Order: sequence, then structure tokens, then C-alpha cells
Amino acid sequence: MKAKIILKRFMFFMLALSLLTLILPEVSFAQSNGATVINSYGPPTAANTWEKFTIPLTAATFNVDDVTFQQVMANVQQLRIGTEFHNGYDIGVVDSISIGTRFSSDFNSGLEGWSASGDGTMEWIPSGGVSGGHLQVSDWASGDWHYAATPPEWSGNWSDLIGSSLVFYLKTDQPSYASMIEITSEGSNRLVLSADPSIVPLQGSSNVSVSPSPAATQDMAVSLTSSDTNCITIPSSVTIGSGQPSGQFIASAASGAQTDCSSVITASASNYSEGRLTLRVGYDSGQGGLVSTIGQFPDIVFYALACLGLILVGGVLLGAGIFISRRRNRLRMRNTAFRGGSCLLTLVVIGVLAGLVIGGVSLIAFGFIPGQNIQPASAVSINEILKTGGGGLLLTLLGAFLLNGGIKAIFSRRTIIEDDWGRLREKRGCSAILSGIAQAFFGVLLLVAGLGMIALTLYKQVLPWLGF
Ligand SMILES: [Ca+2]
Ligand SMILES: [Ca+2]
Repeated sequence: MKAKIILKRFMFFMLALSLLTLILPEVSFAQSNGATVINSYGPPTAANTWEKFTIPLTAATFNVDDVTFQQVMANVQQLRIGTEFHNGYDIGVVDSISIGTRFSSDFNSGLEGWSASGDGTMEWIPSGGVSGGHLQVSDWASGDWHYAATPPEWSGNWSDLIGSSLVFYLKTDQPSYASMIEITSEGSNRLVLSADPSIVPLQGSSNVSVSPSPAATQDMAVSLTSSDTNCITIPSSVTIGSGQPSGQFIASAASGAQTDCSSVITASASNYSEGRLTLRVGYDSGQGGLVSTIGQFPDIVFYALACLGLILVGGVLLGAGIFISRRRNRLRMRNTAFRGGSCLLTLVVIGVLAGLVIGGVSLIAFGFIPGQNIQPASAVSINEILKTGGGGLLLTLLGAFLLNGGIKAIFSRRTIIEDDWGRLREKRGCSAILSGIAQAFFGVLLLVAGLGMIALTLYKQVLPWLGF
């Protein structure tokens, strides 16, 4: 009898509980000021390949009833395109986004108000898109997913867009799993960062604006950080006056900043989610003339040209050496023992190369070549000095011996070579001169590399160590 009563009470309790779970979601839906609809999409079929996605803006696509979808579309706060497709570090890039015929972004001149959301940081990339520029979102911290979020100005009534499509091109380096498109009518307090110019000029600065969405109703303090102050420096905070649409601050390339370094600028304020923007230092913005021409060459091209110049100088010196040796040795060629010419020419070549290489590195170190500089090492280490300086010295010595041997072979038209079986053989005449030239060429290459390493060690490590 007693057991029957307990069972009855238990059933009543369970009924109440299930009624409650049915009602609760309705209650919470009524309390929150909107809803979020989600569509799963992707991943792209191949890594690092642009793929076009077309997402119909319909209740069916987002797997909700018509009423819910209409409610969300009538008051869109933001649309987020998921750019994360992998558990570890991954990068998503997006280009040519359109929503119906009402909104579109081609990112050919900047981020156009788009911002990173979740744990991403956004960067504007000026080329390599489906056409021209595009946006890039990369993992900044672990935890949340990362997204590209629509500009706050796009918020509003999207009812006319029901039935049209969201179209965009996307590429990821790690297509491991699906991501999502999310449309929400819930308020999202966020800080949107934008920079003008989008790439900070070397030795220059960009104007950065931070826009709170929604706008602040009272004076608002925004804290700012730069993830790499050796690259980009910013003030520690900016205050946005009440009712102001945005606050402005200057992001400057640090004095020793290298071309192509980047830093993540983070803006945070209470009750707003963090805004993040990756800023990169570009080439010199100098107006016309030599400065901008040199500045636009990537470093590798500049160094390749410098090396080519040095090799040409070496070649001319060798040619002169051959010419002189032919005249001088014409008479004493026949019965000369294998001892070659003097090492005077070798010393002259080493001297000229040392002058050119160390002089060139010094010009860069003292800032005479625009767009190029040598940064002193952040921490001087004896280990590093011994490694690069000693390595440079070894290469220089090896180069000197090779060069000397090569020049001697050219002078005497004789050289001793070792064949594949380890037998020593003497080469004479033209073939001796040819192998001499090859030997001297490699000698010059090693000398240039060795002297360059010594000079760089001097400017990067030894001088800062001595306190200059
Ligand atoms: Ca990831
Ligand atoms: Ca584009």
C-alpha cells in the first residue's frame, strides 16, 4: 500500500519535471532578445584551394521553422562565416562575399568593416585572392572557433533577403572538419578594429580606429596591446567619448622593425568581446625616386643582385689575372716546376672582396641603404659569436686556399687533381686553366659568404656586446 503511494508521488514528480523541461526552453527563448540559427558547411574538398560556397538563406537550410527564421532575419545583428576547420593551428581565407544583391565585399582595398570573431585574428592580404585582396583569419588562442563577422553597418532587417543566397569563396590549409554559418538576432557587443593604411609603412605609421558596436553610452576606456612591440608600437589605451562612433590611435612601425614583421593588436573593454587585428609592416612608403624603387624589391632580390655584382667583380679580376699571367709566364712556362705564381693576386682579390662585403654590410648597418637594416641581436651570446664568427672565419680561410690554388693553376697552366679512384693526376694547359677558374670561382663564393658572416656577427653581436 505504502509502496503504491510512493510510486504515485514519483510518477507525479516525473510528470511535473517533464512538463518543466518542455516549458523551460520557451521561457529562456522569450527572455533572450533573439535567436541564433546555424548551418553546417564544408570543409573544402582540398587544402589550399579556393572553393565557392553558396548557402541559400532559407529556414530549411538552417534547419529551423519558418517563424524562427523570419524572426532572426527581421533583426540580424551579425552573420559569421566559420573559418576554422581543424583542431590545431589553422588559417582560413575568404574573398568575394555577397548576400543576395544587397551586400558585397571584394576586399580589394581593405577589410571593409569585417572583423575576426571567436579566437581568431584577422589580417588584410593585398593579393592572392580570387581577385586581388582578401581577408585572412588565423587561430590566435585555443578554445573557441574562429570566424569572419559581417560589418556592424550590415545589421538590420534582412527579411527581403530570405530566399536569396550567401555566396563566398573560401580556402583553408587544414580541411579536417565542417565549420558553420551563423546568423544571429542576439545583441553582440564587439569592438571592430580597422587600419588606414591597412599595411603599416616601414618607418611610418597607420591610423587605427576602434569602433564599439553598439556605440558607447558613456565614456569608454579601451585597453590596447601589441603582441610584438619590436614590430609595431601602440598606446596602452584609448578613450572613446560617449556617443562617439569610434576612437582613434596611431600604430607605428617600431624603430628597428623589419619589413614583413607582424603584430596582433588587441582591443578590450568591459562588456565587449575583444577586437583583434593583425597588422603587418610593409615596404617604405617614400614618394617616388630611388627610395621607393629600392624599397619595393624584396630582400632576397636585393641580396641576389648584390651577390651577382660581387661575382662579376671577381670574374673581371680573374680575367685580368689570366691575361697578366699569360704574358708574364709565356717565357718561363716550359720548364717551370709546379709551384705556380705568387700569392699576391690572391691577397689583392681577398682585400677587394673584404672591402666590398664589409663595406656593403656597413652601408646597410649605418642605414645608408633605404629599406634595409641590420638589427642588433636582442640577446648577445658568446655561443652565437663563436658559431657564426668562427664559421665565417673557417669559410673565409677555405675560400682563400681555394682561390689561391685556382689562381696558381691558371698562372702555371698546371694542376693536380684526384680522380674517382683516388689517383693523383696532373692536368695541363686549357683544362688546368678551366679547373683553376672553377676552383677560384668557388673560392670567391666561400670568401663572400665567410666575410659576410664575419661582418654580420660584428654588427649584430660584437658591437652591441662592446656597448655600441
Ligand atoms: Ca584550429
Ligand atoms: Ca578580392
